[in-house]
Amino acid sequence: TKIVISGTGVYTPPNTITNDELVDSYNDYCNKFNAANADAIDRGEMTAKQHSSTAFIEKASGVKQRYMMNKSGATNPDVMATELSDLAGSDLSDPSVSSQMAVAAAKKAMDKAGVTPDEIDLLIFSSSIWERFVPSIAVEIQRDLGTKGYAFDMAMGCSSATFGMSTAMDSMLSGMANKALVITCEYITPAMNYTDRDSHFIFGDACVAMVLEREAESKAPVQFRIKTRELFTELSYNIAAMFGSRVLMEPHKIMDEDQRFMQNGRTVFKELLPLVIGMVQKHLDSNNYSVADMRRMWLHQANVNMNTFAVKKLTGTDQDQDTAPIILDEYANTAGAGCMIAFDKYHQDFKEGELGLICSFGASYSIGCMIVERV
Ligand code: CO8
Repeated sequence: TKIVISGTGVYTPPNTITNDELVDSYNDYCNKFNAANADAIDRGEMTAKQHSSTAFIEKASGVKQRYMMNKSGATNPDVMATELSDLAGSDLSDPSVSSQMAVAAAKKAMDKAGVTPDEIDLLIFSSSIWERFVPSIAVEIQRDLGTKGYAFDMAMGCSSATFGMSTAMDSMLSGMANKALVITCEYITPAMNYTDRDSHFIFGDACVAMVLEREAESKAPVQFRIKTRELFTELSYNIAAMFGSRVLMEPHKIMDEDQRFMQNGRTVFKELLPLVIGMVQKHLDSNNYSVADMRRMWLHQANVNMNTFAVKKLTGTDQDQDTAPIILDEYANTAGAGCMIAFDKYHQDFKEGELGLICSFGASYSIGCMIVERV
């Protein structure tokens, strides 16, 4: 049985936030912090906070802007944390913001695939961060969309979409499910620490959805057969967000900033890239392909320098939008969604028989590779 990606869809949040806007609020916050703690700073008991800058952000990350469900908190120096989206209802039982983002992305993906919700019998919500743990967000989306069968949540940081699609394939190949919807909804800015100069610019919110079908059954005009897949994990605490049930038991120990995203970006860069390059090369070799056989690579979107480095190492040529498209300049890092947002926006020009490589990498560490062929 061959499985195809028969439709993808992206939900882009309504609010754009530029580097200048973020830097202005961060620098205002910083000035207030330094003024409020001037005596302690003078006595050498505290370190003065340093300004952030748009030039640094663009050079170090390639991010020019990002989308957010709500930008009021991150742009307010007295708040410096994401506030509730306008989509959030007044009761906890109102549809979650994630479900509304997911429904919008899923409808686009299903339209492209030409399938209706009642044909979907597996829905996986696979994301780095969840708005809540119970009840399951996936089951809520199942209700809101009207899909059948079963639904569940799973998480694998930056590899949530690739691990999610692979898990869906396993269920389809075992006969448990027939048509699957995998949704990677990164409503991730609530987990950011906007008072942290090293990471306040990195992430944006977005949601991507993928329809997976059996090739023999799909009527979609554009299909990509998943030819190979490989997953890899190796533990690292260099990317972390410690929120979870332990916070309820040790509220005095797990402080607000520990619960939010933190990373040792330099170390991640140094440790993860060799793993990614080695795995991609090995994956191509063991499937009797060379990198030259790949018309395009849809890579994880964390940092432009990471992607240009990986492309140069793998292909010997410079990165360009045709070989390895970048979407993080517009969307910033969207965790698990990034590689599939790149896929959604850059696949229409593929001709029958052309091959491409999807590769996610990041938190945990995790890496997910897939070779796909335009059918
Ligand atoms: N403005 C001005 N200067 C700054 C700023 C700033 N905002 N921030 C840092 N600096 C300064 C530093 O203080 C440092 O100064 P000095 O040299 O005097 O010490 C200097 O700039 C250089 O700092 P760095 O060495 O830290 O800068 P880098 O060039 O390494 O860039 C990056 C920092 C952008 C973080 C970069 O290292 C990077 O992106 N690395 C890759 C990280 C990565 O890919 N991580 C994976 C991301 S995780 C993910 O994709 C999904 C996570 C999902 C889990 C989420 C759970 C909630």
